[in-house]
Amino acid sequence: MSRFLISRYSLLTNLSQFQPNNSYKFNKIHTKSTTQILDTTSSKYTSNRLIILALLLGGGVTLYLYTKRESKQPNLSTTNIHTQQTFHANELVGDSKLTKQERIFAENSTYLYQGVLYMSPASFIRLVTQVPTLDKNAHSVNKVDTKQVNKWSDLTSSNRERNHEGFLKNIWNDGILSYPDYRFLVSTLAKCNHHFKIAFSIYDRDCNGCIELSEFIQVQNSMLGNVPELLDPRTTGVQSSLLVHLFGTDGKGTLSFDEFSTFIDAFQKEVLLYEFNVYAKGNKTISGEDFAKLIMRYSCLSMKEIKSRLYRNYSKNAIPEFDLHQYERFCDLLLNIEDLSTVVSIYTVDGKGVNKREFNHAVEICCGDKFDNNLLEILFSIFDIKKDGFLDYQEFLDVLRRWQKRGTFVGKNNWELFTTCFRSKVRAQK
Ligand SMILES: [Ca+2]
Repeated sequence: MSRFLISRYSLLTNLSQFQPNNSYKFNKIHTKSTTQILDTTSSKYTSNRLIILALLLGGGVTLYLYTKRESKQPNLSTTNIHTQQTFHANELVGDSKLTKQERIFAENSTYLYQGVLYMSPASFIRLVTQVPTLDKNAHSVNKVDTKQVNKWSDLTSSNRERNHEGFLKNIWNDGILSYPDYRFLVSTLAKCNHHFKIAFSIYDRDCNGCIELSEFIQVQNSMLGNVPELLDPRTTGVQSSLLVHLFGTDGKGTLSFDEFSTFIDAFQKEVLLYEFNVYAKGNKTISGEDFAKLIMRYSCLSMKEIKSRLYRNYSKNAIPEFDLHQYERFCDLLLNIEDLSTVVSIYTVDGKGVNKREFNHAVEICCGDKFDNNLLEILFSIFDIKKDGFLDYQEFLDVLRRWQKRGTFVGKNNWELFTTCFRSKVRAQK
C-alpha cells in the first residue's frame, strides 16, 4: 500500500514538473491579451455545454469529441509563473487563431520577451533550410529579460560586418528576430537582383535614396495587419537583432541601395552556404545521392523513388559529386524561376517537355550562364520521368516554386504539402 502511495506521489511530482509550462503561458498572456482571455473563457463555456449535451444525448461520440477537444486545451490549473523559464511554443499558442505564417513562426520561436515571441537566428536558419536538429531544446521557448536582450543587442552591433557577412552565424543563439523580421527575411530569400530596386523603393518612402529605421518599421507595421499580441513586437518596443544590425543600437544608421543589396546578397549566400555544408557533411562536395535529396526536399517523392529515378541513368557509385559552385548555379535558377517559366513555355507550346539543349539555353538566358554537363545530367535523371529525353518541366517548376517559398511552410511531411501533391497527382491522372 505504502509503495502504491509513494508511486502515486512520484507520478504527481513528475507531472507537476511539466504542468507549469501551460500555466505560465496563460498567466503571462493574461496580462497582455484580453482577446485570448475571452477566447479561453468562451472555449470553457463551450466545453461545459458539450458535456451537458453529451449527458443529455448519452452520446459517446459527443463525449469523445469533447475529450479530444479538451486534451488540446492548455492546463490552467497549475501555476508556477515566477519560476518557469522554459516551455513549448505549441502550449503557448494553444488553439489561438493564427494564420499559417503566424503559426509557423510561433511554433519555431525560441524566446519570450515581455509576452512576445521571438526567433533566434539559429531557429530561423533551421526553419528555412528544413535541416533537422539534434538539439533536444531546439523547440523550447525560453523566457528572457531586458538585461539579456540588451547584452545581445550590443553583441549584434559589435559583430556587424560592413559587407554584412555572417549576420546569422555571428549571433546564432544570441539574438532575437521578430515576426515581421521573419517575414522580411523569408521574402528576401526569393528575390533576384533585378527585384532589389523595387524592394528598396518600397522601404524608401520619402525617396531620399536611403532607408531610415522609421521607414523600415513603418513598412513592417503595415504588413502586420491584425497580428496577435503574442507576435507583435510593437508591444515590447525592443530593437530586434535585424534592426540593430541594419540601423545600429541607436537606430540612427541608414541603408543606401548598395548597402541594402549587399545585405540581401550576403544573407542569401549565408543560407545557401549553411545548406550546402549540412549536406556536404564537412566535405567540399555533396555526394550525387545527397545532392538529389537536397534538390527534391520540397517534392512529393520518397527517397526510394528519387533513387529509382537516379539509378535508371547512373550505375551504382557512378553519380558525380557536386561542389559549392554547382549548388550556387542551381540556386541562381531558383531566384529566376519566373523568367525560366516564361522561356520554357515558348519551347513547350507543342505540349512536349524541353530537351537538354533547350533547357540549358533557357538557363543561359535567365541566369547568364549554362549549367555544366553533370548538373544537367542529374536534373534530367530526376525530372525526365518518361525517359524520352524531355524534362517534365511542370514537376520541375513545382518543386522549385515550393522551394522558393521555404520558411512559409514546414517540409515534406506537412499536411498541406501532402494534399497539394495529392491534388496535383489526381489532376495529372485525369
Ligand atoms: Ca528614405
